[in-house]
Amino acid sequence: MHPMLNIAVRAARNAGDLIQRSADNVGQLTINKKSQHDFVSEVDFQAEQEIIKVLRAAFPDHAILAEESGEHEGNDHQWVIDPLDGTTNFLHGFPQYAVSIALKVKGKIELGVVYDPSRDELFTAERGGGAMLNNRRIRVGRHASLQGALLGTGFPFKSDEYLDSYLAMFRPLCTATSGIRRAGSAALDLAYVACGRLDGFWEIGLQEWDMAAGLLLIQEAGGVVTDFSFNNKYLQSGNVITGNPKMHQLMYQKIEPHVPDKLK
Ligand code: 2AM
Ligand code: CA
Ligand code: CA
Ligand code: CA
Repeated sequence: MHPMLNIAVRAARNAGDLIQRSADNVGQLTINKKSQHDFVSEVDFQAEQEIIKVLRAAFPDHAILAEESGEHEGNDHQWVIDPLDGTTNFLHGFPQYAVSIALKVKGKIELGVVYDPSRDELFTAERGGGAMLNNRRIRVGRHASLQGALLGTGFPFKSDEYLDSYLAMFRPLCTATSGIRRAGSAALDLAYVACGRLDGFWEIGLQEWDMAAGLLLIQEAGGVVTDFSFNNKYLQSGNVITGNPKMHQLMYQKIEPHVPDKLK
């Protein structure tokens, strides 16, 4: 394993352990509201501090972009951190949440870790080195039609600005596939695409820390990722369509007619 990936795994496992220690006592946690439906708990902050502590000790010169504490300056290596992806689930005792850590070098994602502490599932990827689940190689699913496919998605929870567009995309995919799951942790959904549990995923307006690690997992597992213009500006826009090459194409055909100009 890449030595930097090793450190990122340690950071993710430490954070995951810390999260799990609070999982049975979520009722006692201090919870604040960041925006209408976006909550943050003391566990999010503690997990983030733990990750930053581990990374800073190993790589004092690297930059950091973390959900709860923002940007920390550094060199051309930047760690992109979501300490707890799926806080809403976590706070409800719904066991679908993860730690997500990615390394970008000169803007390109090179390493990714997604750790699910409630199932002890560790997803890792190195650019050019493949994707793994608990040290076993994973691949995207082989499904080549929407019929029989299981897709993941996220709802536009921040505002209703794109809700009608989203629902217009949802309808044809909902009728053409076996099912659509909205599990609530984008990072984990992407990891599930990488290992074939989901055949594809799409969402409007993700943040970089939700997707950086998961998207590398998918690419290293043989999948395709684009934005809503069949382009590679997904980290900037947060608009993502992903799946195996055929599934991606089939999803894109259903989604594209409903993409508003502002999201192109
Ligand atoms: P978070 O738990 O790290 O905040 C994409 O859907 C992401 O949006 C989720 O992975 C989740 O990341 C975040 N999010 C914030 N509030 C949400 C909400 N009320 N419902 C769903 N996702 C939410
Ligand atoms: Ca959040
Ligand atoms: Ca998140
Ligand atoms: Ca988070």
